[in-house]
Amino acid sequence: MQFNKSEGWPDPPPFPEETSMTRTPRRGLLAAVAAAAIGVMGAVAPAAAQEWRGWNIHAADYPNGIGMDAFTRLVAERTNNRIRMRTFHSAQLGQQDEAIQQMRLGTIDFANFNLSPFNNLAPSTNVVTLPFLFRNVAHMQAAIDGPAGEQIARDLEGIGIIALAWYDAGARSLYTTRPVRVPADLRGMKIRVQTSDLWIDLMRALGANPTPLPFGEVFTSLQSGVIDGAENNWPSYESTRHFEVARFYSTTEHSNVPEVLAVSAQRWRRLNEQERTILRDAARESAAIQRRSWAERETVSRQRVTAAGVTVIEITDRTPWSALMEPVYAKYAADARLAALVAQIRAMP
Ligand code: BDP
Repeated sequence: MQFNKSEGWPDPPPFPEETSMTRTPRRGLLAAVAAAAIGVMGAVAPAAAQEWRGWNIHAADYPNGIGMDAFTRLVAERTNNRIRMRTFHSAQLGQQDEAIQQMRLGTIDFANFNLSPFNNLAPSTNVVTLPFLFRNVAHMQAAIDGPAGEQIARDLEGIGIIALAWYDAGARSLYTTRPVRVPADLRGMKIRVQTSDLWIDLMRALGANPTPLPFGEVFTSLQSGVIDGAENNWPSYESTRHFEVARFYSTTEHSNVPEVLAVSAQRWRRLNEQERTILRDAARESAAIQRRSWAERETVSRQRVTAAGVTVIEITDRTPWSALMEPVYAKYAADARLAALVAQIRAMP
C-alpha cells in the first residue's frame, strides 16, 4: 500500500502564498488577498497562528515527502491550525548545505536531512555514516532510535537544530558508467560524494577520486562526464533518473546512514511544552509512515531500474571492500566518545 494523499490523507488547509518573508510592494494585491485569507482563518484559529517553511530535497511522492506531509497534517490538526506548515519539496529552497545554514538562521523552520552533510558540524553523525557498521536495517534502526540517536540529537542541538525523529534511507551502493566489481575497478574513476570529509576519505580509501557535489548536480555531471559515478540507495538512484546515465549498479551497500526530521531551534525555543509534545509525537508517527513507505519504494525502485535495463552487479563478498575501511575508522572513530559509541553499536544484538 502506498501512503499518499489520495489514499487517506485529506488535503492540508490552504496555505497563503505570501508571508512577511516573501512579500514585496509589487505583490501588494496578492498580499492583500493573503491577508484577507488569514483574516478569514482567524475566525476559526487563534490569532497567533504560525506559518512554517519546510525543506525537502526529494519530490513530494518520495517516502520522505510522504512522511513530511503526514507530519505537517498531524501538527495542523492537533494544534487547531495554530501551527501551519508548508513543505517546499524538490529542493525548491536550495541544496542541502544551504538549507542547513538557513535552518540554523531560522529562515527554514523544519526539514528532512540526510545525516552525512552534518559530518563536519556534528561529530557523532560520523558514526552512523561509517562504512559497513550496521548488519541490517533493524540494527541501524535500533542504533538511531537508541544510543546513536541520543548523541546525534545532542550534537545537532548544539548547532541550532532540534531532531524530532529518524527516517530510513536504506543502504547506499555505487553506480557508475563502467562496470565495477572489485575496488580496483574504481581506480582513476571520479565518484561523486556528499559534502563530508568522511565521505571524501572513504572514497579515497576505495581507490577512487572523490568529487563532492550537491545532489542536484549529479545528473548533469554524469551526463557530461565530469564524474564517472556516484553512490546512493535504490530510491534516489531511480527517482533522480541517474540510472539513465550511470547504467551499472554494484550492490556494495557500504553505508546505511539514516536521516533526521528536524526543527529549527529558533522556532523550538518559542514553543510551549504542549506544542513540543504534539510535534514530537507527530514526527514519530510520520517516521513510522516514512519507514513503511521506504521499504515498499526500495523494491519498486529496484524493479523500475532493472526493467529499464540497468546492469545490477551483485556484490556477494564485501570483505575486499570493508578491508579497506580501516583508515576511515581510525580517523573518524578515534575520539573516545565516538569509539565508545561504535563499540556500543557493534555490541547491539
Ligand atoms: C539521498 C538522501 C538525500 C541526500 C542524497 C545525496 O535522501 O538527503 O541529499 O542522498 O546523496 O539518499 O546527496
